[in-house]
Amino acid sequence: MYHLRVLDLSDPGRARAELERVGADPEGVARMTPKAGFLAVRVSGLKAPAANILKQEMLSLGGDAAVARGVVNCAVERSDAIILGTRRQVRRLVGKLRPQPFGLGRLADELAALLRPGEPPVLRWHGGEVPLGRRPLVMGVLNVTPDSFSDGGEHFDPGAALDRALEMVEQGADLLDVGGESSRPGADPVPEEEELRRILPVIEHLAPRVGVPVSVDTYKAPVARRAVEAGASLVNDISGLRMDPAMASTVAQTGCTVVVMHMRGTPRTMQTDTRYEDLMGEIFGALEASVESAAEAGVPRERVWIDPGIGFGKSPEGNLVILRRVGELRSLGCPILVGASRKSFIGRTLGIDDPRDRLEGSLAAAVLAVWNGAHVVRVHDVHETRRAVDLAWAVARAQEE
Ligand code: HH2
Repeated sequence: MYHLRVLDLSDPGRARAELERVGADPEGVARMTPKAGFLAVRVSGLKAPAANILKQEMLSLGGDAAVARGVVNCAVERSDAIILGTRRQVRRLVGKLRPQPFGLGRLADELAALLRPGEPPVLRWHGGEVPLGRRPLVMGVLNVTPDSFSDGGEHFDPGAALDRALEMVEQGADLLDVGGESSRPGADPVPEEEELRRILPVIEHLAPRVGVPVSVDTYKAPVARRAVEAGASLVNDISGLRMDPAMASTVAQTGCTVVVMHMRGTPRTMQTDTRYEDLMGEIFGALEASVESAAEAGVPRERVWIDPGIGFGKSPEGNLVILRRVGELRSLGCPILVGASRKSFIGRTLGIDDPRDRLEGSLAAAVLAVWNGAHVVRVHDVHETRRAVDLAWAVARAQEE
């Protein structure tokens, strides 16, 4: 018996440890570690000759690249591709592509950037710095609305809102998200004046007292500006800077951090069509466009967080797929926020109508989001989520003694 066992060495640290365990030469460990991690990198819109060269180069390196069938005889003008190879092969591909024509030099630069580990992200706010990636961050939801789907009407009064905010901080919330307009499917928009009337007294009251950054959940630029003036440190825009053309420049001017979320259409229309040709591809493309419009307005990438928008124009099955594949969004290089708490896909999957009865499903979703790469989870049940995601994090980072 040779006791065959398939190892999971996708993490370079774990690969190194296992190679050392077989007693490999230290030189060999360094050489083999990048061979242990397999990558599948999707590339969009290559010119046909470029796709041809890419495939040939990957084959010569011992890997491969999937391209459209018409590429070989240039029957198509452009093709997407999936590069298939070890981390080491893809790294060597970069050198091979750099001097080539047809836009491959630029592809080499983008691949090199993808392979380079980025700086660990940090949230800077007037109270200091909050590092992301050292442990999962928990964002507590504070809805100052009469009609939110799971906690509407509970925190309308600034005093009650402060009590709940302090309770969530006590329970381990790293951030608080204050919203004055429900975005549940079919919800009607709230006029700007009414939204301000709901949230401003609460933010003014909370921000100096809670000791954690406060975010404002709004897609309206004037509301965002007033909220930041009142003490908010983040703007959480469910429309990904799409619904108010002034939002990107407002964020740039205020110097705050922005969460750009993916949503199809508006809360009124988003559930009318939840079919996608390529769900993760569409979310990735839309978030990339949001990050670019932030950059064009002068918001640096380290101040942009991305969010796939669970429940916003997605089918119940689609939301499950997002939870499993959320790590693909890491290629955008921004912190990832996921908000699955108490949402209807949990009710549909588990057969539970009352949103307040969806705790276990919400915890499972938060754990999966963190396990698959989310930096921040937006939740109603802070106490329970803090414990659940901290355990998931401990498992993800556990090392043998
Ligand atoms: N979900 C809701 C609201 N805002 N923001 C981000 N970034 N991500 C989310 O998933 C998200 C969000 C909906 O949840 P909730 O605030 O509890 O309900 P309502 O919109 O009915 O107030």
